[in-house]
Amino acid sequence: MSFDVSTIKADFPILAQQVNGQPLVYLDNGATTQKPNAVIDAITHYYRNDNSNVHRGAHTLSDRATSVFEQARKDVKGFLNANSSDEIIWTKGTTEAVNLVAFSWGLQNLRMGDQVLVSHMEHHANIVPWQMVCEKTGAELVPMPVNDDGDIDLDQLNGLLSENVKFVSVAHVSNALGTVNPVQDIINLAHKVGALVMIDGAQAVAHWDIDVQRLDCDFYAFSGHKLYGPTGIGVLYGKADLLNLMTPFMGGGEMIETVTFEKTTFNTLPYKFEPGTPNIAGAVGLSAAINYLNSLDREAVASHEEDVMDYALAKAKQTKGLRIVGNAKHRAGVLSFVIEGTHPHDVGTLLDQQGVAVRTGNHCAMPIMERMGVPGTVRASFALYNSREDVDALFNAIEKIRMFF
Ligand code: 7TS
Repeated sequence: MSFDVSTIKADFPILAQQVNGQPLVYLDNGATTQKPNAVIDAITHYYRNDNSNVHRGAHTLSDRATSVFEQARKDVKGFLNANSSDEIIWTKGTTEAVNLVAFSWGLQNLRMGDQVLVSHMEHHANIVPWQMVCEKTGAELVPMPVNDDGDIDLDQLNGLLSENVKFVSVAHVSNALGTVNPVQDIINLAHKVGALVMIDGAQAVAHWDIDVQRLDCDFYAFSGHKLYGPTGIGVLYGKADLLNLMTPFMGGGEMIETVTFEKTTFNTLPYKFEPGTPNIAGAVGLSAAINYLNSLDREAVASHEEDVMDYALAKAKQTKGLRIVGNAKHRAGVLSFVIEGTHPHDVGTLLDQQGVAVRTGNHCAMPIMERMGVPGTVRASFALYNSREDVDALFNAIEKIRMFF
């Protein structure tokens, strides 16, 4: 199978529009990706034909809704190569998945003197929940240092690892710098001291296949909306033996086995962590996104994305006054930069006037912005439908705004 970016682009109806009189060039995929027809149609089909609540109805629509919902879980299991569908917990997104592990595993297991390691380049979603739980338990949150290029130094990490470290939580790919972290090495090193490891895959899953069994991570989280699926649906993968030992952090319907005023016993996996009516249409949409990706040659997609990234980097290096923030050895999907004498927000607004959508600011990653000595950056983030022409449009737009500074 080959890869033709214009055919792919045609699968995403939102991209065929003009913004401020210019063809839309959407380079804000780190924030959220656009949705292919396959996803939009699957959600519409679900609401037109199958909508009902799951796991409770004695009627046909409820059976159908349950069946598509549980099929979606199986699709995610296949996508991550988990050992069992019981290890796939639906959440609202990566943020809820991290909170679930921090408040459920963390409150149960962390004590005074324990340490939780997160990298200096984490999104706030992978810092704040741990900080909240550390404050409650007396454990210490320790940042893993990142060098000036935006890479984690494994020797320094090794120096931090001791038997006091009970948990390591790290991004697979940094949303602020694009660094692809050496998660396999981090998992192996952390396991040597007996720490559990969670990988925040929010920025990784869209770019390549994930195999949680090969990685041997204890938890893996991602959001559907960064994988061409809908917002409001995400996944926590966890090893079944760990999830079984964890007490749920949210209570309600569905997650129970029996309830009396004296005591509640909990349901089995995965339902134990899924109180209340879930985002059924979201799961259906996410499953359609996974099937869409699986219908493509993912290796061809990955090499196309690398080509666009390399092309953007080369152009950035040739652009006068532009400083790339983060020069990691291995990066994916994200080009963060500042332009001398300009404020990132002004650059963002002027690019938008030319139809180019980027994100500006601290990208919910204030610690790494401070570490890199910038208040914020302009971030162009790429998806499979972006092309070299989109990169040209970005840099042509940057050239045109020079006169304003
Ligand atoms: N972790 C990483 C690495 C992220 O990039 C994000 C979202 C999250 C966690 C949180 O994901 P959510 O779906 O639960 O919100 N990152 C971004 C971004 O870079 N711009 O907007 C959202």
